[in-house]
Amino acid sequence: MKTRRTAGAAAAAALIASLGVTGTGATPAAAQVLALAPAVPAPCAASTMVKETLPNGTTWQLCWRIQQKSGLVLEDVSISSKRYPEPVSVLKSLALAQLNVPYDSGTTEYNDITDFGFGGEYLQTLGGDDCKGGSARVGSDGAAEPVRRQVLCVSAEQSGLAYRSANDETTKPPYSKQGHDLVLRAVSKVGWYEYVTEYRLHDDGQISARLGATGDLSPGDFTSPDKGWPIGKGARAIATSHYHSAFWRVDFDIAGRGGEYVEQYDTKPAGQGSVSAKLTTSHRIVAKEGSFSKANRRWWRVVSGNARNADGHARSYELVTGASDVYEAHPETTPDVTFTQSRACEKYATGNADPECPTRRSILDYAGNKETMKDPIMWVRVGFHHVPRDEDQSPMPLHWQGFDLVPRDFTETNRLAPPERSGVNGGN
Ligand SMILES: [Cu+2]
Repeated sequence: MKTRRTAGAAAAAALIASLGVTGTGATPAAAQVLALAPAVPAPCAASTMVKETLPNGTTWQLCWRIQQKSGLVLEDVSISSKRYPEPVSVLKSLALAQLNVPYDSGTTEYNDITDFGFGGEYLQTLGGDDCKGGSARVGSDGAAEPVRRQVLCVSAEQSGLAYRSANDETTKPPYSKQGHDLVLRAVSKVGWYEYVTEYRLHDDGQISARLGATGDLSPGDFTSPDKGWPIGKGARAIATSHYHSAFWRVDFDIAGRGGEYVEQYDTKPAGQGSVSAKLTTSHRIVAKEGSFSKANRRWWRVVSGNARNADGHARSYELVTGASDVYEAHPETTPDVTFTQSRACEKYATGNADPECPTRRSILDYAGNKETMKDPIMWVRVGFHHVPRDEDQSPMPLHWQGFDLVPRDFTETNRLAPPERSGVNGGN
């Protein structure tokens, strides 16, 4: 693991240098790829824009800013690639929308985003190894009286084998590619914990949002053995177990046209076939606001109402969640995903206190009137029940929680496919 990380960091450093991440210029190879892409009107100033071409030819462009409560916010995210050179918009915005931290003792609970915030005084200036192999960007820290500091790390990181195929007798060696991610990171310190907000834009079109927790366990939060774990000698110090329930607010803008709709898919057993069980997949349009929970083989996607790929299939992004503990003590932290009609004053998943919508405090209020959605916002919750361990001190190794947004029919074939495979589409 250590060897791999070192190799990755060295490669990323070389890559960043070759890409001219600091904005000082690009190599001829990178420039050639960029030249294929038509100019897109710049949605933000150069200092708040990130536009990078990864080695496989995928270019991600976005605007970033630090908001006092949510911390790092991505806006106007678009993608192009060698095979699909026209930039196509994916997201209007993506940001953290709450971090609920209740302790199992029943005596302590924080809402780190709305009670404190990830921007302003809580946002850390990058130092040490925070951005090794990447490029640290200076920007406003989002405070009421903003200060310009080194707060964002931009890096290109290897993501492992992107694809391999030997199904072509004439090809020696097989088609085989290493993938890369464009990674954006900011660090916020709230109390003893230090949180890493990370967005990972993969060269195949996938977007991953993660929250990492490090820093130190709160040194005074000790409890009884049934509500924590002994971390000192013997059983004298029982560190209290607690939850980190994180929420993200996702506003899609597929192909820059808005007007998306939501679908839920379920696959159910439908009797026995001649060899194996029959499974039937069905879907329904989630037309009205509401909250939803995972079930076996259930998933959701946000679909463009008017943008299609060249095969005539509606462009969409699918929500893929992994491990997630449910904190059932609050109705707000129980569902996995909530879809609501877009409203600018509905910024946070809970603890929303905006004078424009004073009675709408949480996602349950936003979804409560079951309005028909014309521009859906996706609120994703991912929970982690943290039972401390001896190794959490000190500093605590990063533990991560998050989700993926995976393109589904956004392009008619693999964005990274080699030219020789460009004709493979639907059995021909
Ligand atoms: Cu924790």
